[in-house]
Amino acid sequence: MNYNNPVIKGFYPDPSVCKVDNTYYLVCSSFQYFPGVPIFESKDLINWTQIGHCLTRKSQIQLDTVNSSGGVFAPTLRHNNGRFYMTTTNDTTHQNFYVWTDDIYGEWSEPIYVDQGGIDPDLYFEEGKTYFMSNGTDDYGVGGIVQCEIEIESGRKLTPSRSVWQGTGGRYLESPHLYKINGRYYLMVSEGGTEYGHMVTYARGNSPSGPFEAYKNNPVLTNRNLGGYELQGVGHGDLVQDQEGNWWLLHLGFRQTGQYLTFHHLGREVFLTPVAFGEDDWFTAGHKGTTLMSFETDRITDTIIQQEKKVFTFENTDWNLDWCYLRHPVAEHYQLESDKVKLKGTGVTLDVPASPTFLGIRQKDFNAVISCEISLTNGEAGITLYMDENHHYDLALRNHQHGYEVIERLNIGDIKSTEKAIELGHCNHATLIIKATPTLYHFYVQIEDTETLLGSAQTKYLSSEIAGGFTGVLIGLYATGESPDCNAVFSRFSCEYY
Ligand code: 6LW
Repeated sequence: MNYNNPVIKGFYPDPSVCKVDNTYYLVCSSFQYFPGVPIFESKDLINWTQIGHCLTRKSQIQLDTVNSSGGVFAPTLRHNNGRFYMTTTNDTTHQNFYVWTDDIYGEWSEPIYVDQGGIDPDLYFEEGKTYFMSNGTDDYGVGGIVQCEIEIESGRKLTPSRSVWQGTGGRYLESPHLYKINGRYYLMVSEGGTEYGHMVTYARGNSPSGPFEAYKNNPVLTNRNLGGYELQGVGHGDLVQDQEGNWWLLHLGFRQTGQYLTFHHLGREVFLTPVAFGEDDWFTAGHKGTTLMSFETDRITDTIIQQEKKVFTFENTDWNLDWCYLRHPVAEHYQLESDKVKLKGTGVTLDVPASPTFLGIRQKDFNAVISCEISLTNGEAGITLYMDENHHYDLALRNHQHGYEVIERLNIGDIKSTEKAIELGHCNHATLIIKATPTLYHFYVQIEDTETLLGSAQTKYLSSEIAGGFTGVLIGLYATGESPDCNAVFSRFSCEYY
């Protein structure tokens, strides 16, 4: 059969995967968004369904002072003795911790902190021992992939942290994962930075702590030499073995726009790449060490169909799974119903790294028509294409002294510009429509049956290349205003990809 990448679209970076019985489970990083660390499940590696989040309570993760692209960095998901563990970093507070659950559909524990620095923590379990790894500096001042043994019940360190591998010389050595395969220990990492030079490298040894010998054909996976190819920045992955014994890599990458001076605005997504072990027990990945937008494989039977949901509405999404908040929401400001949502705006705007009244869903593809009916009492309410507080495009309804208007406002770095306003008089509701293409967003208001174009803006200015950071564009519904009566009702939401 032929499957297409990405297997999970939209901003879901740093995947980590484990298999329990016949099911694969996968987690991703979530930065300043709440709830933290989305969890997906799959039976076949190509169809993934979100089933929850690991960090659903404020007591588990402090996000209040977290800047955009701070907060929850790359997680690792593992299963040991019937229990799931998810370890991650709050990069803003510089804390590594893990949470656990015996029921992956239920709640996770309070955090257990580990006194080892760095990011991208990993857990490896063997014969009653737990090895904790991250990238950083060890207790002797040596940098690299740093490892200690911990007591799993308490997170207490049982050994000093020691640097066990320095990688192959690429910048930003990160995302360590340790595996035992055919009697040997494989330490897989990423290097090159999570940009166009990203790559997966690995080494192997005879003990969990090394010494490790690097694979001589590293990087085992990179698209850095495929100039002009849509899929770039591949790296940061995790290995998993399927029912038939085949190995796969789930890893991040991004889809770029353009061929030269390219950019990407949908964030880093999840890709699936076949892995094969040779007779010498070194492994190779993908097509000549690269990841493709689609793979022909006989490892997955033709009877399995890769499904893709094309239309997202209030009715067919779940507030707790598909939608997320910026940092910790003030619950009273959100009234979530099956076919509508009522938002109460506050003086907190989209322009600050705080928690405005905001509900976001990831933009999962380039071409889309997004629409929503909005009615407002006071203040401003609308749809935002949100990359961070300094980079977002807003299409909104707002009131002024004499009535209401629809505005298109662009926020690009230090420039904040209301490009267009259309008067609505005393009419306090309208249907707002955004049409997205790979390079442009077009903003419309629909009054009765007439659609009026307010203007267009380039997708490029919401990209990682312009905005920086590790996230991707979210489609946000928001309300803001100083008046105590800033109330908005959003209904008939639809985001249709084509
Ligand atoms: C993550 C690091 C990385 O922790 O980006 O792609 C960082 N690699 O491993 C943020 O996602």
